[in-house]
Amino acid sequence: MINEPQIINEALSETHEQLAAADRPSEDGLLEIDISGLPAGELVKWLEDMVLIREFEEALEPLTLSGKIPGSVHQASGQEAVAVGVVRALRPGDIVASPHRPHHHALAKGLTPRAVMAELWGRATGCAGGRGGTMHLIDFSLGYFGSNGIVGAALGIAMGAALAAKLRQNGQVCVGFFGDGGANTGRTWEFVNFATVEKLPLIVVCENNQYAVETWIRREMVGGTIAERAIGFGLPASQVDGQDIAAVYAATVEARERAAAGGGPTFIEAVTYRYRGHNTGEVINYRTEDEVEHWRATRDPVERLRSSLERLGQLRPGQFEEIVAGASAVVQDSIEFSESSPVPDPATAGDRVLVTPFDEKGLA
Ligand SMILES: Cc1ncc(C[n+]2csc(CCOP(=O)(O)OP(=O)(O)O)c2C)c(N)n1
Ligand SMILES: [Mg+2]
Repeated sequence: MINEPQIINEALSETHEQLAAADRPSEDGLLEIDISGLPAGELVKWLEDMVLIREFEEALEPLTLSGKIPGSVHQASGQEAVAVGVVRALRPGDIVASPHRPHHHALAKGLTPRAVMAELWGRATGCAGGRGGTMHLIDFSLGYFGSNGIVGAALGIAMGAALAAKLRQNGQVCVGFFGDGGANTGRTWEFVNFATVEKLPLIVVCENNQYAVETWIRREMVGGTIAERAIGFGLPASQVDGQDIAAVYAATVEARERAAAGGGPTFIEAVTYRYRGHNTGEVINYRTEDEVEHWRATRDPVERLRSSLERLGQLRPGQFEEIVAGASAVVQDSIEFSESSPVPDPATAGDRVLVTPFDEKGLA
């Protein structure tokens, strides 16, 4: 224990580049994944889901920089296997809640590109009627309990839904996503603790993309993995390769079975990587292009599934290009749909605003 401050100081005295070079995977070339345990007939659809997410996210930067989408958004290019791998392991009635980087979860959960895109544009046809934008996506009918700008809060929403599911005994399992930065906020661990004590049907998914805004994970925590922290709360916890859809899916299937059987929550730390900045328009000066390219070349989640399917003859030559073209057309359609959609009627500004009776001396 006495050495700890010294170790931290040593780490801080090194540059990010030195640390990242020592830390990054040393392999060259795309790493293979084993898809033999996955439902073969569905895998092309999974690939289509991932490609759609990639195309959707990649379209957003120019739209925000030109002001067509107000403000900026958080893209999840590179993190597709976490969203699709988790959601594909769920049942349709299960619940998902997202943090501020949510589009991949929402699309995987079944929200249409039109509904999400129009919401980003602030249009009345968006999934929240254009009132919320990127950090207030929602569709209760699809079990999507929303995105949320408060770091760590989505896990609490999922935990509350899991408590309701347990009390109602309706068999629903709930997933709360958060990031590595969210793993350093206290509320996250309060939710994990409560869910474990109460044996709630919750799957806790930490999307460790290794950065919280511009802070690299080795500067936000030292020693051990995030999953190892979770073990101290008494729930099963493991770290998986978040760029391997088979690994994410298998971990989530196991977690869902445990939750549905009354065994309580499971913690999954999915190690992943975001290719774009923290938000659109960000100047990235905290990591090297070389680092980004290394992740793309060795672990791109779309390419890894594609190459496995091609190797096994489940994807014919040219089919991947067709999938990309199809996804690109769907995203383009969602942009045109948003552009031609009306903004919400100002007269409806007070709709859906909850007003509770209040008297000046206290609660009514
Ligand atoms: C409670 C709270 N503190 C700070 C912020 C500002 N903030 C927004 S995103 C973010 C970093 C989140 O990093 P991580 O959890 O790793 O998610 P990622 O952005 O990598 O997906 C911070 C600090 C916030 N939104 N909420
Ligand atoms: Mg992060």
